[in-house]
Amino acid sequence: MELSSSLLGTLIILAMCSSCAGTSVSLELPGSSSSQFPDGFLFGTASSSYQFEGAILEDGKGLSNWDTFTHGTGNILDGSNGDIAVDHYHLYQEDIDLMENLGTNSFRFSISWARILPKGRFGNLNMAGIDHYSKVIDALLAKGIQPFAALTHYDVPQELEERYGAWLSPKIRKDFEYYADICFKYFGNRVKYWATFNEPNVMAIRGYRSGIYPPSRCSGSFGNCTKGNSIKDPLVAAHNMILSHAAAVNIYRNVYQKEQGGSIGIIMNSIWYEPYSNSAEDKLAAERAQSFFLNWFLDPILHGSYPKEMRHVLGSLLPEFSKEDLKKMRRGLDFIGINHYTSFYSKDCIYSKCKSGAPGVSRAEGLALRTPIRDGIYIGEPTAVDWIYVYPQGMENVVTFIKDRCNNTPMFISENGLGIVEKPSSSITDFLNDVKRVEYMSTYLESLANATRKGADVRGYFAWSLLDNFEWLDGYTVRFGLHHVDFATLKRTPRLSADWYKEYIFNHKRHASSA
Ligand code: GBH
Repeated sequence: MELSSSLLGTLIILAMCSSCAGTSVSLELPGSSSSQFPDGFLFGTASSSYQFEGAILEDGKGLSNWDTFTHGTGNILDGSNGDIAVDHYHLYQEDIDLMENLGTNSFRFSISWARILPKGRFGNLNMAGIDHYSKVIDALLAKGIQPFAALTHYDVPQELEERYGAWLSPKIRKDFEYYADICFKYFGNRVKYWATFNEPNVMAIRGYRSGIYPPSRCSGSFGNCTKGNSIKDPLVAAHNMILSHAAAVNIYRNVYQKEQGGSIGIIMNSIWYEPYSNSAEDKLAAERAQSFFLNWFLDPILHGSYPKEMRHVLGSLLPEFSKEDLKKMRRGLDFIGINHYTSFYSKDCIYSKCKSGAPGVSRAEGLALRTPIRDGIYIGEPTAVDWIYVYPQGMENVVTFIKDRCNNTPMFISENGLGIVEKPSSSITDFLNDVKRVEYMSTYLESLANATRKGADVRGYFAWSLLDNFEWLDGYTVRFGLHHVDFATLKRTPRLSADWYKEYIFNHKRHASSA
Protein backbone atom coordinates (compact mmCIF):
# COMPACT_ATOMS: atom_id res chain seq x y z
CA MET A 1 0.00 0.00 0.00
CA GLU A 2 2.72 2.40 1.07
CA LEU A 3 4.74 1.55 -2.00
CA SER A 4 1.87 2.09 -4.37
CA SER A 5 1.09 5.56 -3.09
CA SER A 6 4.73 6.60 -3.29
CA LEU A 7 4.93 5.24 -6.84
CA LEU A 8 1.82 7.12 -7.80
CA GLY A 9 3.20 10.26 -6.23
CA THR A 10 6.33 9.91 -8.27
CA LEU A 11 4.37 9.34 -11.42
CA ILE A 12 2.37 12.47 -10.81
CA ILE A 13 5.58 14.44 -10.36
CA LEU A 14 6.89 12.92 -13.55
CA ALA A 15 3.74 13.68 -15.44
CA MET A 16 3.84 17.29 -14.31
CA CYS A 17 7.44 17.51 -15.16
CA SER A 18 7.40 16.03 -18.63
CA SER A 19 8.24 19.43 -20.07
CA CYS A 20 11.26 19.87 -17.86
CA ALA A 21 13.33 16.91 -19.06
CA GLY A 22 16.95 17.66 -18.38
CA THR A 23 16.45 19.32 -15.02
CA SER A 24 17.27 16.89 -12.30
CA VAL A 25 14.30 15.53 -10.45
CA SER A 26 15.31 13.25 -7.65
CA LEU A 27 13.29 10.08 -7.80
CA GLU A 28 12.66 7.67 -5.00
CA LEU A 29 11.60 4.91 -7.34
CA PRO A 30 13.38 1.68 -6.62
CA GLY A 31 15.91 0.96 -9.30
CA SER A 32 16.13 4.43 -10.76
CA SER A 33 19.53 5.42 -9.45
CA SER A 34 22.62 5.39 -11.59
CA SER A 35 24.79 2.71 -13.16
CA GLN A 36 22.90 -0.44 -12.24
CA PHE A 37 22.76 -1.61 -15.80
CA PRO A 38 25.66 -1.51 -18.21
CA ASP A 39 26.01 0.66 -21.30
CA GLY A 40 24.14 -0.73 -24.25
CA PHE A 41 21.62 -2.42 -21.96
CA LEU A 42 18.52 -3.40 -23.91
CA PHE A 43 15.23 -2.17 -22.53
CA GLY A 44 12.47 -3.75 -24.50
CA THR A 45 9.06 -5.28 -24.66
CA ALA A 46 8.25 -8.81 -25.76
CA SER A 47 5.71 -10.57 -27.96
CA SER A 48 5.24 -13.81 -29.84
CA SER A 49 3.86 -14.58 -33.27
CA TYR A 50 0.85 -16.66 -32.29
CA GLN A 51 -0.19 -14.35 -29.48
CA PHE A 52 0.16 -11.15 -31.53
CA GLU A 53 -0.01 -11.56 -35.28
CA GLY A 54 -3.33 -13.01 -36.28
CA ALA A 55 -3.51 -13.23 -40.10
CA ILE A 56 -3.89 -16.98 -39.70
CA LEU A 57 -4.08 -17.80 -43.40
CA GLU A 58 -2.83 -14.61 -44.93
CA ASP A 59 -0.16 -14.45 -47.65
CA GLY A 60 0.39 -18.18 -47.83
CA LYS A 61 0.86 -18.99 -44.14
CA GLY A 62 0.44 -22.66 -43.22
CA LEU A 63 -1.29 -23.94 -40.10
CA SER A 64 0.63 -24.35 -36.88
CA ASN A 65 -0.01 -26.73 -33.99
CA TRP A 66 -1.60 -23.83 -32.06
CA ASP A 67 -3.96 -22.97 -34.94
CA THR A 68 -5.14 -26.56 -34.88
CA PHE A 69 -5.30 -26.80 -31.09
CA THR A 70 -7.28 -23.61 -30.47
CA HIS A 71 -9.84 -24.72 -33.04
CA GLY A 72 -10.44 -27.94 -31.13
CA THR A 73 -13.37 -27.64 -28.75
CA GLY A 74 -12.93 -26.83 -25.09
CA ASN A 75 -9.21 -26.19 -25.18
CA ILE A 76 -9.26 -22.44 -24.53
CA LEU A 77 -11.04 -20.87 -21.55
CA ASP A 78 -13.11 -18.36 -23.50
CA GLY A 79 -13.36 -20.47 -26.64
CA SER A 80 -11.16 -18.00 -28.49
CA ASN A 81 -8.15 -18.42 -30.78
CA GLY A 82 -5.32 -16.43 -32.36
CA ASP A 83 -6.89 -16.11 -35.83
CA ILE A 84 -6.86 -12.34 -35.44
CA ALA A 85 -5.16 -11.96 -32.07
CA VAL A 86 -4.19 -8.27 -31.86
CA ASP A 87 -3.65 -8.08 -35.61
CA HIS A 88 -0.01 -7.12 -35.18
CA TYR A 89 0.57 -8.59 -38.66
CA HIS A 90 -1.19 -5.54 -40.10
CA LEU A 91 -0.76 -3.05 -37.27
CA TYR A 92 2.97 -3.54 -36.71
CA GLN A 93 3.84 0.03 -37.71
CA GLU A 94 1.42 1.44 -35.15
CA ASP A 95 2.91 -0.91 -32.56
CA ILE A 96 6.43 0.18 -33.40
CA ASP A 97 5.31 3.78 -32.87
CA LEU A 98 4.18 2.75 -29.38
CA MET A 99 7.63 1.28 -28.77
CA GLU A 100 9.26 4.46 -29.96
CA ASN A 101 7.12 6.43 -27.56
CA LEU A 102 8.19 4.16 -24.70
CA GLY A 103 11.81 4.72 -25.58
CA THR A 104 12.61 1.03 -25.77
CA ASN A 105 15.67 0.12 -27.82
CA SER A 106 14.77 -3.51 -28.51
CA PHE A 107 11.75 -5.62 -29.38
CA ARG A 108 11.41 -9.32 -28.79
CA PHE A 109 9.23 -11.21 -31.22
CA SER A 110 9.09 -14.67 -32.69
CA ILE A 111 8.94 -15.76 -36.27
CA SER A 112 6.06 -18.01 -37.21
CA TRP A 113 7.66 -21.13 -38.64
CA ALA A 114 4.51 -21.99 -40.60
CA ARG A 115 4.47 -18.52 -42.15
CA ILE A 116 7.95 -19.09 -43.56
CA LEU A 117 7.65 -22.81 -44.26
CA PRO A 118 3.96 -23.78 -44.42
CA LYS A 119 4.90 -27.46 -44.74
CA GLY A 120 8.28 -27.46 -43.11
CA ARG A 121 11.00 -28.73 -45.38
CA PHE A 122 8.41 -30.74 -47.31
CA GLY A 123 7.07 -27.74 -49.17
CA ASN A 124 8.01 -24.38 -50.55
CA LEU A 125 9.52 -21.37 -48.92
CA ASN A 126 6.81 -18.74 -48.56
CA MET A 127 8.42 -15.56 -49.84
CA ALA A 128 5.47 -13.44 -48.70
CA GLY A 129 6.27 -14.51 -45.14
CA ILE A 130 9.91 -13.57 -45.58
CA ASP A 131 8.85 -10.18 -46.93
CA HIS A 132 6.60 -9.57 -43.98
CA TYR A 133 9.32 -10.08 -41.35
CA SER A 134 11.76 -8.14 -43.48
CA LYS A 135 9.44 -5.14 -43.41
CA VAL A 136 8.95 -5.45 -39.65
CA ILE A 137 12.70 -5.67 -39.06
CA ASP A 138 13.36 -2.63 -41.23
CA ALA A 139 10.62 -0.66 -39.51
CA LEU A 140 12.13 -1.48 -36.11
CA LEU A 141 15.63 -0.52 -37.18
CA ALA A 142 14.37 2.72 -38.66
CA LYS A 143 13.40 3.72 -35.10
CA GLY A 144 16.62 2.49 -33.53
CA ILE A 145 14.93 -0.59 -32.08
CA GLN A 146 17.01 -3.77 -32.14
CA PRO A 147 15.10 -6.84 -33.29
CA PHE A 148 15.47 -9.80 -30.89
CA ALA A 149 14.00 -12.82 -32.62
CA ALA A 150 13.01 -16.28 -31.47
CA LEU A 151 12.70 -19.06 -34.02
CA THR A 152 9.89 -20.75 -32.18
CA HIS A 153 7.61 -19.67 -29.35
CA TYR A 154 5.65 -22.91 -28.75
CA ASP A 155 4.62 -23.13 -32.43
CA VAL A 156 5.52 -25.68 -35.07
CA PRO A 157 4.00 -26.30 -38.53
CA GLN A 158 1.08 -28.70 -38.10
CA GLU A 159 2.47 -30.60 -41.09
CA LEU A 160 5.41 -31.76 -38.97
CA GLU A 161 3.11 -32.85 -36.17
CA GLU A 162 1.15 -34.95 -38.61
CA ARG A 163 4.08 -36.36 -40.55
CA TYR A 164 6.19 -37.58 -37.68
CA GLY A 165 4.99 -36.26 -34.31
CA ALA A 166 7.10 -33.09 -34.32
CA TRP A 167 9.36 -32.99 -31.23
CA LEU A 168 8.96 -36.69 -30.54
CA SER A 169 10.91 -37.58 -33.65
CA PRO A 170 14.61 -37.00 -34.33
CA LYS A 171 13.46 -35.89 -37.80
CA ILE A 172 12.53 -32.53 -36.32
CA ARG A 173 16.22 -31.68 -35.98
CA LYS A 174 16.64 -31.54 -39.75
CA ASP A 175 13.52 -29.45 -40.10
CA PHE A 176 14.58 -27.01 -37.42
CA GLU A 177 18.05 -26.70 -38.91
CA TYR A 178 16.58 -26.08 -42.36
CA TYR A 179 14.24 -23.41 -41.00
CA ALA A 180 16.92 -21.72 -38.87
CA ASP A 181 19.23 -21.58 -41.88
CA ILE A 182 16.57 -19.73 -43.88
CA CYS A 183 15.98 -17.22 -41.08
CA PHE A 184 19.69 -16.48 -40.68
CA LYS A 185 20.08 -16.18 -44.42
CA TYR A 186 17.24 -13.70 -44.95
CA PHE A 187 17.23 -11.77 -41.70
CA GLY A 188 20.65 -12.26 -40.12
CA ASN A 189 22.15 -9.19 -41.79
CA ARG A 190 19.77 -7.15 -39.59
CA VAL A 191 18.85 -9.37 -36.62
CA LYS A 192 21.71 -9.53 -34.12
CA TYR A 193 19.97 -11.44 -31.34
CA TRP A 194 18.69 -14.93 -32.06
CA ALA A 195 16.95 -17.25 -29.65
CA THR A 196 16.46 -20.78 -30.92
CA PHE A 197 13.57 -21.54 -28.54
CA ASN A 198 11.24 -19.79 -26.17
CA GLU A 199 10.72 -21.93 -23.07
CA PRO A 200 11.41 -25.41 -24.41
CA ASN A 201 11.00 -26.60 -20.79
CA VAL A 202 7.40 -25.40 -20.76
CA MET A 203 6.81 -26.87 -24.24
CA ALA A 204 8.04 -30.27 -23.07
CA ILE A 205 6.12 -30.23 -19.78
CA ARG A 206 2.84 -28.83 -21.00
CA GLY A 207 2.78 -30.51 -24.40
CA TYR A 208 3.96 -33.94 -23.29
CA ARG A 209 3.53 -34.39 -19.50
CA SER A 210 0.36 -32.58 -18.44
CA GLY A 211 -0.84 -32.47 -22.05
CA ILE A 212 -2.55 -29.11 -21.62
CA TYR A 213 -0.76 -27.62 -24.65
CA PRO A 214 -0.58 -29.22 -28.10
CA PRO A 215 0.02 -32.00 -29.01
CA SER A 216 -2.10 -32.87 -25.92
CA ARG A 217 -0.13 -35.92 -24.89
CA CYS A 218 -0.08 -37.34 -21.38
CA SER A 219 -0.84 -40.50 -19.46
CA GLY A 220 -2.02 -41.78 -16.09
CA SER A 221 -2.62 -39.29 -13.31
CA PHE A 222 -0.68 -36.54 -15.08
CA GLY A 223 -3.64 -35.37 -17.07
CA ASN A 224 -6.52 -36.29 -19.25
CA CYS A 225 -5.31 -37.34 -22.70
CA THR A 226 -6.12 -39.97 -25.25
CA LYS A 227 -2.48 -40.67 -26.06
CA GLY A 228 1.02 -40.20 -24.75
CA ASN A 229 3.43 -41.21 -22.02
CA SER A 230 3.95 -38.54 -19.39
CA ILE A 231 7.16 -40.07 -18.16
CA LYS A 232 9.03 -40.78 -21.38
CA ASP A 233 7.63 -38.32 -23.92
CA PRO A 234 8.76 -35.07 -22.23
CA LEU A 235 12.28 -36.47 -22.00
CA VAL A 236 12.34 -37.48 -25.65
CA ALA A 237 10.83 -34.17 -26.80
CA ALA A 238 13.34 -32.21 -24.73
CA HIS A 239 16.20 -34.30 -26.12
CA ASN A 240 15.15 -33.44 -29.65
CA MET A 241 14.78 -29.77 -28.73
CA ILE A 242 18.30 -29.70 -27.28
CA LEU A 243 19.70 -31.30 -30.42
CA SER A 244 17.65 -28.98 -32.62
CA HIS A 245 19.09 -26.04 -30.72
CA ALA A 246 22.57 -27.45 -31.33
CA ALA A 247 21.86 -27.90 -35.04
CA ALA A 248 20.75 -24.26 -35.40
CA VAL A 249 23.73 -23.00 -33.43
CA ASN A 250 26.10 -24.99 -35.64
CA ILE A 251 24.67 -23.53 -38.82
CA TYR A 252 24.88 -20.06 -37.36
CA ARG A 253 28.45 -20.50 -36.16
CA ASN A 254 29.67 -22.23 -39.30
CA VAL A 255 28.01 -20.14 -41.96
CA TYR A 256 26.71 -16.83 -40.66
CA GLN A 257 28.04 -15.59 -37.35
CA LYS A 258 31.39 -14.31 -38.47
CA GLU A 259 29.97 -12.24 -41.26
CA GLN A 260 26.77 -11.16 -39.51
CA GLY A 261 28.25 -10.57 -36.08
CA GLY A 262 25.19 -11.48 -34.02
CA SER A 263 24.72 -13.79 -31.07
CA ILE A 264 22.58 -16.85 -30.48
CA GLY A 265 21.07 -18.27 -27.32
CA ILE A 266 18.03 -19.94 -25.83
CA ILE A 267 15.19 -18.60 -23.70
CA MET A 268 14.15 -20.60 -20.64
CA ASN A 269 11.24 -20.24 -18.32
CA SER A 270 12.69 -19.93 -14.82
CA ILE A 271 11.12 -20.40 -11.44
CA TRP A 272 12.96 -19.62 -8.23
CA TYR A 273 12.62 -22.55 -5.82
CA GLU A 274 13.00 -21.59 -2.18
CA PRO A 275 13.65 -24.55 0.15
CA TYR A 276 10.55 -25.20 2.26
CA SER A 277 12.67 -25.43 5.40
CA ASN A 278 16.30 -25.21 6.42
CA SER A 279 16.63 -28.97 6.39
CA ALA A 280 19.31 -30.46 4.18
CA GLU A 281 16.58 -32.53 2.50
CA ASP A 282 14.53 -29.52 1.47
CA LYS A 283 17.61 -27.71 0.22
CA LEU A 284 18.40 -30.69 -1.97
CA ALA A 285 14.78 -30.77 -3.09
CA ALA A 286 15.03 -27.16 -4.27
CA GLU A 287 18.17 -28.03 -6.22
CA ARG A 288 16.44 -31.04 -7.71
CA ALA A 289 13.45 -28.96 -8.73
CA GLN A 290 15.78 -26.50 -10.46
CA SER A 291 17.56 -29.32 -12.25
CA PHE A 292 14.32 -30.87 -13.47
CA PHE A 293 13.09 -27.52 -14.81
CA LEU A 294 16.03 -25.40 -15.91
CA ASN A 295 19.29 -27.34 -15.83
CA TRP A 296 17.48 -30.05 -17.79
CA PHE A 297 18.28 -27.94 -20.89
CA LEU A 298 21.13 -25.70 -19.78
CA ASP A 299 23.40 -28.49 -18.56
CA PRO A 300 23.43 -30.49 -21.80
CA ILE A 301 23.82 -27.32 -23.87
CA LEU A 302 26.63 -25.94 -21.72
CA HIS A 303 28.27 -29.06 -20.31
CA GLY A 304 27.16 -31.93 -22.55
CA SER A 305 25.20 -33.96 -20.01
CA TYR A 306 21.91 -33.99 -18.15
CA PRO A 307 22.08 -32.70 -14.56
CA LYS A 308 23.24 -35.23 -12.01
CA GLU A 309 19.96 -34.99 -10.07
CA MET A 310 18.09 -36.13 -13.19
CA ARG A 311 20.55 -38.91 -13.84
CA HIS A 312 20.20 -40.18 -10.27
CA VAL A 313 16.42 -40.10 -10.18
CA LEU A 314 15.68 -41.13 -13.77
CA GLY A 315 18.59 -43.40 -14.61
CA SER A 316 18.09 -45.17 -17.90
CA LEU A 317 14.85 -43.32 -18.64
CA LEU A 318 17.01 -40.41 -19.79
CA PRO A 319 17.89 -40.45 -23.49
CA GLU A 320 21.60 -40.57 -24.22
CA PHE A 321 23.76 -38.28 -26.29
CA SER A 322 25.87 -40.12 -28.86
CA LYS A 323 29.46 -39.15 -29.60
CA GLU A 324 28.21 -37.48 -32.76
CA ASP A 325 25.60 -35.52 -30.77
CA LEU A 326 28.16 -34.36 -28.25
CA LYS A 327 30.38 -33.08 -31.00
CA LYS A 328 27.51 -31.03 -32.40
CA MET A 329 26.63 -29.71 -28.97
CA ARG A 330 30.03 -28.25 -28.29
CA ARG A 331 29.09 -24.87 -29.74
CA GLY A 332 26.85 -24.16 -26.75
CA LEU A 333 25.28 -20.72 -26.80
CA ASP A 334 26.17 -17.03 -26.48
CA PHE A 335 23.49 -15.98 -24.02
CA ILE A 336 20.76 -17.31 -21.78
CA GLY A 337 17.34 -15.67 -22.00
CA ILE A 338 15.49 -15.85 -18.71
CA ASN A 339 11.73 -15.53 -18.52
CA HIS A 340 11.05 -14.96 -14.87
CA TYR A 341 7.76 -14.30 -13.11
CA THR A 342 7.31 -16.39 -10.00
CA SER A 343 8.74 -18.42 -7.13
CA PHE A 344 7.64 -21.51 -5.22
CA TYR A 345 8.72 -23.48 -2.18
CA SER A 346 10.22 -26.85 -2.76
CA LYS A 347 9.80 -29.69 -0.29
CA ASP A 348 11.54 -33.04 -0.23
CA CYS A 349 9.61 -36.15 -1.28
CA ILE A 350 12.39 -38.71 -1.10
CA TYR A 351 12.74 -38.95 2.66
CA SER A 352 9.32 -37.62 3.55
CA LYS A 353 5.96 -38.64 2.26
CA CYS A 354 4.18 -36.32 -0.17
CA LYS A 355 0.64 -36.47 -1.44
CA SER A 356 0.71 -38.28 -4.74
CA GLY A 357 -0.51 -36.25 -7.67
CA ALA A 358 0.58 -32.94 -6.10
CA PRO A 359 2.81 -30.75 -8.31
CA GLY A 360 6.39 -31.95 -8.53
CA VAL A 361 6.14 -35.06 -6.39
CA SER A 362 6.36 -37.77 -9.04
CA ARG A 363 9.65 -39.37 -9.95
CA ALA A 364 9.37 -37.92 -13.47
CA GLU A 365 9.23 -34.44 -11.96
CA GLY A 366 12.08 -34.95 -9.48
CA LEU A 367 10.39 -35.93 -6.21
CA ALA A 368 10.14 -32.37 -4.92
CA LEU A 369 6.76 -30.90 -4.01
CA ARG A 370 6.16 -27.48 -5.52
CA THR A 371 3.96 -25.29 -3.36
CA PRO A 372 3.39 -21.53 -3.04
CA ILE A 373 2.33 -21.81 0.59
CA ARG A 374 3.98 -22.59 3.92
CA ASP A 375 2.21 -22.59 7.31
CA GLY A 376 -0.71 -20.82 5.69
CA ILE A 377 1.42 -17.99 4.31
CA TYR A 378 2.16 -17.46 0.63
CA ILE A 379 5.72 -17.02 -0.60
CA GLY A 380 4.55 -13.76 -2.17
CA GLU A 381 1.27 -12.04 -2.81
CA PRO A 382 -1.04 -14.15 -4.99
CA THR A 383 -2.22 -12.42 -8.16
CA ALA A 384 -4.96 -12.71 -10.74
CA VAL A 385 -2.71 -15.24 -12.50
CA ASP A 386 -2.83 -18.51 -10.62
CA TRP A 387 0.89 -19.25 -11.02
CA ILE A 388 2.31 -15.81 -10.27
CA TYR A 389 3.20 -14.95 -6.67
CA VAL A 390 4.95 -11.62 -6.20
CA TYR A 391 8.36 -12.50 -4.81
CA PRO A 392 10.85 -9.96 -6.21
CA GLN A 393 13.78 -11.57 -4.38
CA GLY A 394 13.34 -14.55 -6.70
CA MET A 395 14.68 -12.44 -9.57
CA GLU A 396 18.02 -11.75 -7.92
CA ASN A 397 18.20 -15.34 -6.71
CA VAL A 398 17.54 -16.98 -10.05
CA VAL A 399 19.88 -14.66 -11.95
CA THR A 400 22.63 -15.25 -9.38
CA PHE A 401 22.01 -18.99 -9.50
CA ILE A 402 22.41 -19.03 -13.30
CA LYS A 403 25.44 -16.75 -13.11
CA ASP A 404 27.20 -19.07 -10.67
CA ARG A 405 26.24 -22.26 -12.41
CA CYS A 406 26.84 -21.10 -15.98
CA ASN A 407 30.09 -19.24 -15.53
CA ASN A 408 28.43 -15.83 -15.85
CA THR A 409 27.29 -16.40 -19.41
CA PRO A 410 25.61 -13.19 -20.67
CA MET A 411 21.95 -13.14 -19.69
CA PHE A 412 18.83 -11.29 -20.80
CA ILE A 413 15.65 -11.07 -18.80
CA SER A 414 13.64 -11.95 -21.87
CA GLU A 415 10.26 -11.72 -20.10
CA ASN A 416 8.90 -10.35 -16.85
CA GLY A 417 5.47 -8.93 -16.17
CA LEU A 418 2.12 -9.34 -14.52
CA GLY A 419 -1.27 -10.43 -15.80
CA ILE A 420 -4.49 -8.79 -14.70
CA VAL A 421 -8.12 -9.72 -15.19
CA GLU A 422 -10.78 -7.27 -16.23
CA LYS A 423 -13.69 -7.22 -13.80
CA PRO A 424 -17.11 -6.60 -15.33
CA SER A 425 -17.43 -3.72 -12.89
CA SER A 426 -14.17 -1.99 -13.77
CA SER A 427 -14.32 1.14 -15.87
CA ILE A 428 -11.71 1.67 -18.55
CA THR A 429 -10.01 4.36 -16.45
CA ASP A 430 -9.69 1.94 -13.53
CA PHE A 431 -8.43 -0.64 -15.86
CA LEU A 432 -5.70 1.58 -17.26
CA ASN A 433 -4.55 2.35 -13.74
CA ASP A 434 -2.46 -0.80 -13.33
CA VAL A 435 -0.71 0.08 -10.09
CA LYS A 436 -0.13 -3.58 -9.25
CA ARG A 437 1.83 -4.07 -12.45
CA VAL A 438 3.95 -1.00 -11.76
CA GLU A 439 4.71 -2.28 -8.27
CA TYR A 440 5.51 -5.69 -9.63
CA MET A 441 7.87 -4.46 -12.35
CA SER A 442 9.63 -1.87 -10.21
CA THR A 443 10.34 -4.29 -7.38
CA TYR A 444 11.51 -7.03 -9.76
CA LEU A 445 13.77 -4.55 -11.58
CA GLU A 446 15.19 -3.43 -8.25
CA SER A 447 15.96 -7.03 -7.42
CA LEU A 448 17.54 -7.50 -10.86
CA ALA A 449 19.69 -4.44 -10.22
CA ASN A 450 20.93 -6.06 -7.00
CA ALA A 451 22.13 -9.01 -9.04
CA THR A 452 23.90 -6.85 -11.63
CA ARG A 453 25.54 -4.75 -8.90
CA LYS A 454 26.95 -7.99 -7.54
CA GLY A 455 28.41 -8.82 -10.92
CA ALA A 456 25.78 -10.72 -12.91
CA ASP A 457 26.28 -10.10 -16.62
CA VAL A 458 22.69 -9.13 -17.52
CA ARG A 459 22.39 -7.27 -20.81
CA GLY A 460 18.73 -6.53 -21.19
CA TYR A 461 15.22 -6.60 -19.76
CA PHE A 462 12.01 -7.17 -21.73
CA ALA A 463 8.60 -6.44 -20.30
CA TRP A 464 5.94 -9.01 -21.09
CA SER A 465 4.18 -7.55 -22.86
CA LEU A 466 3.90 -4.55 -25.17
CA LEU A 467 0.15 -5.20 -25.58
CA ASP A 468 -2.63 -7.29 -24.15
CA ASN A 469 -2.72 -10.39 -26.34
CA PHE A 470 -3.83 -14.01 -26.69
CA GLU A 471 -2.79 -15.57 -23.38
CA TRP A 472 -2.73 -19.24 -24.44
CA LEU A 473 -5.19 -21.36 -22.44
CA ASP A 474 -6.68 -18.22 -20.88
CA GLY A 475 -7.52 -16.77 -24.28
CA TYR A 476 -8.21 -13.05 -23.97
CA THR A 477 -9.25 -13.14 -20.32
CA VAL A 478 -5.82 -12.44 -18.83
CA ARG A 479 -4.01 -9.27 -19.88
CA PHE A 480 -0.29 -8.67 -19.65
CA GLY A 481 -0.02 -5.47 -21.69
CA LEU A 482 1.65 -2.17 -20.88
CA HIS A 483 -0.97 -1.09 -23.38
CA HIS A 484 -4.62 -2.04 -23.10
CA VAL A 485 -6.16 -3.51 -26.23
CA ASP A 486 -9.87 -3.29 -26.88
CA PHE A 487 -10.28 -6.68 -28.51
CA ALA A 488 -13.39 -5.57 -30.40
CA THR A 489 -11.85 -2.52 -32.06
CA LEU A 490 -8.15 -3.43 -31.59
CA LYS A 491 -7.54 0.06 -30.24
CA ARG A 492 -4.38 0.32 -28.13
CA THR A 493 -4.26 2.62 -25.08
CA PRO A 494 -1.23 3.11 -22.85
CA ARG A 495 -1.68 2.13 -19.22
CA LEU A 496 -0.05 3.70 -16.19
CA SER A 497 2.64 1.02 -16.49
CA ALA A 498 3.55 2.27 -19.97
CA ASP A 499 4.12 5.77 -18.62
CA TRP A 500 6.04 4.36 -15.69
CA TYR A 501 8.27 2.15 -17.88
CA LYS A 502 8.96 5.07 -20.18
CA GLU A 503 10.19 7.17 -17.25
CA TYR A 504 12.16 4.27 -15.87
CA ILE A 505 13.99 3.82 -19.16
CA PHE A 506 14.48 7.55 -19.57
CA ASN A 507 16.04 7.86 -16.13
CA HIS A 508 18.26 4.90 -16.62
CA LYS A 509 19.52 6.16 -19.97
CA ARG A 510 20.18 9.65 -18.71
CA HIS A 511 22.13 8.37 -15.75
CA ALA A 512 24.06 5.93 -17.87
CA SER A 513 25.21 8.57 -20.32
CA SER A 514 26.10 11.09 -17.61
CA ALA A 515 27.80 8.51 -15.38
C1 GBH B 1 5.46 -17.04 -20.75
O1 GBH B 1 5.10 -18.28 -20.31
C2 GBH B 1 5.33 -17.15 -22.24
O2 GBH B 1 6.58 -17.16 -22.89
C3 GBH B 1 4.43 -16.11 -22.84
O3 GBH B 1 4.08 -16.51 -24.11
C4 GBH B 1 3.24 -15.92 -21.93
O4 GBH B 1 2.27 -15.11 -22.53
C5 GBH B 1 3.74 -15.30 -20.66
O5 GBH B 1 4.72 -16.09 -20.07
C6 GBH B 1 2.64 -15.05 -19.64
O6 GBH B 1 2.03 -16.23 -19.28
O7 GBH B 1 3.37 -25.89 -15.50
O8 GBH B 1 5.62 -26.62 -15.23
O9 GBH B 1 5.04 -25.13 -17.02
C7 GBH B 1 5.06 -18.52 -18.98
C8 GBH B 1 4.11 -19.66 -18.76
C9 GBH B 1 3.05 -20.96 -17.11
C10 GBH B 1 5.42 -21.03 -17.33
C11 GBH B 1 3.16 -21.58 -15.77
C12 GBH B 1 5.51 -21.69 -16.01
C13 GBH B 1 4.35 -23.11 -14.49
C14 GBH B 1 5.25 -24.27 -14.57
N1 GBH B 1 4.24 -20.25 -17.45
N2 GBH B 1 4.30 -22.40 -15.73
S1 GBH B 1 4.79 -25.55 -15.66
